[in-house]
Amino acid sequence: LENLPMYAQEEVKKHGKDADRIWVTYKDGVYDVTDFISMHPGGDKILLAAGAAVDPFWALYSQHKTAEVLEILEGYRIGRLDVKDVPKAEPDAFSNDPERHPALLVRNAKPFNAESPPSLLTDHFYTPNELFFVRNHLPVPDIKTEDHRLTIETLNGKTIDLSVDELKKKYKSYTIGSVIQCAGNRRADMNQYKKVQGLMWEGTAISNAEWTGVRLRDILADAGIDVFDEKIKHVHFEGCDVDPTGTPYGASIPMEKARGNEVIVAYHMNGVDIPRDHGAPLRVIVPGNVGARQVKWLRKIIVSEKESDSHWQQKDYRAFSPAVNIGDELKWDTVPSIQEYPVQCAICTPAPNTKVDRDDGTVDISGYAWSGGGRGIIRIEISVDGGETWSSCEMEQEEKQDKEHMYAWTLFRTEVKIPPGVKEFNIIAKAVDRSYNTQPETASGIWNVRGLIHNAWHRVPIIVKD
Ligand code: HEM
Ligand code: MTE
Ligand code: MO
Repeated sequence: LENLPMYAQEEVKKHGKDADRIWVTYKDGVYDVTDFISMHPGGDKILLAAGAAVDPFWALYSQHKTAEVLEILEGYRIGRLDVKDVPKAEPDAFSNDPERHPALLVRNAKPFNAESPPSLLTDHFYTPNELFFVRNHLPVPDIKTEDHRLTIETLNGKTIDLSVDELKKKYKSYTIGSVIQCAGNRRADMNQYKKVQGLMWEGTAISNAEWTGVRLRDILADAGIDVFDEKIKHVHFEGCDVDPTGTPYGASIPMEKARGNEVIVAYHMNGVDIPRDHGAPLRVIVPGNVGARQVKWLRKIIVSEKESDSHWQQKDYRAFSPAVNIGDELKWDTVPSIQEYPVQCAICTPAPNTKVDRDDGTVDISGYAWSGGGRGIIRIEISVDGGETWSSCEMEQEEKQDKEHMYAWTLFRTEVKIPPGVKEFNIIAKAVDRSYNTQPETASGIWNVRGLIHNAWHRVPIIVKD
């Protein structure tokens, strides 16, 4: 390291986004990252720092501050930055984030990403707000409800806007039980099968709540939008959380979904104002779709002929073929955005590697199952012999939702006999949905480089004490 050349900021600046070789700095290191750009899991955003320091960006995307990412970066080291040019420590952009419940399992502190504790998750059909998993990409906006405006933009650019009070008064309210599940749920499990990239969620980046709000189609109609206009193919949503360039978190859903009965702009979560982490004061709830489309801190709705241009719609939350590996160029426009979730099921208790007494004879099991598109769960089955034989579980479901429109989850409970003569065994769970879709046995055929929508049979290893 001592022998590497020293560069001034002036020199680094010549290697901006249009140069032959692209350099960045981090603290006092200078790096030529040209060969890494097409492999960057965060896409073109890396070019925001071309010819300059990544420090101010990583202050907001601190998932980079891990040994693994720093090791990748060190691989591209070409020199040291002149001491006079080293950036000062950034102010903490997350200092105004809300307080959180200590039982949440934090996977990344800034931005805040945390799972619900599996040992508590199946105790409540509707997850208490404090225990609801959190997936933030940026600092949490601090919005005064009285000042907040929701803008609706039509195809010809005409806009109307509403205060939260006006929205509540103008339109009929609806309440719906609906799951939010991150596309990265159970990524850690897929990573065990074969390494993937992304935040290492285990099995509880999912929760279920009762949401109250107004129908999206009522708002659209009021803004003069014909929801059956064939030119309108997608509805975009923008949040109030913006990145360093001022670009908000955003996503879109097809109009066909947007005009349905179930899509709402919500203001209550389990009967109280939506908490800050979950999108206060307004968020869109898209029952049956992946979490990423259910935009929090909603400030703008736009109807359009095309999907949202947002990074999270175009360059993330798309699952590639198992033929595409880490390091390959990711051709995002060759795969569609994830919308409806496939059938999912996981055991929450017992925890992996729990020790059970043979004398007890049985083990109590609890977990959840859910499928996208409103496809209710029709069966959940458990095996303790590697999938040779199965037994069915008792299911808890929301009575008012029929199996064709079941957006809340199914909780299950059962007990299994400890198999004779073994020192350890796996409890395996899998579910079947209303379309008779079920889950693959292993991750082999569904493995994808970003570790998304993993739904292979869930296996929990158990140790038997004699
Ligand atoms: C994700 C490396 C610069 C934005 C990642 C990941 C790696 C990485 C390894 C995957 C992390 C994971 O496993 O979750 C690098 C390197 C950089 C760089 C070596 C050096 C120049 C930047 C810059 C930005 C950025 C300047 C600007 C905002 C992102 C985003 C993600 C990401 C948005 C996706 C995070 C997510 O999935 O939520 N980067 N990055 N990166 N990076 Fe970078
Ligand atoms: N909306 C905004 N504005 N910003 C975000 O970072 N994250 C999305 C979605 N909506 C996000 C967002 C993702 S990826 C998920 S999984 C869900 O919110 C998580 O919702 P929750 O934090 O209420 O559990
Ligand atoms: Mo997500």
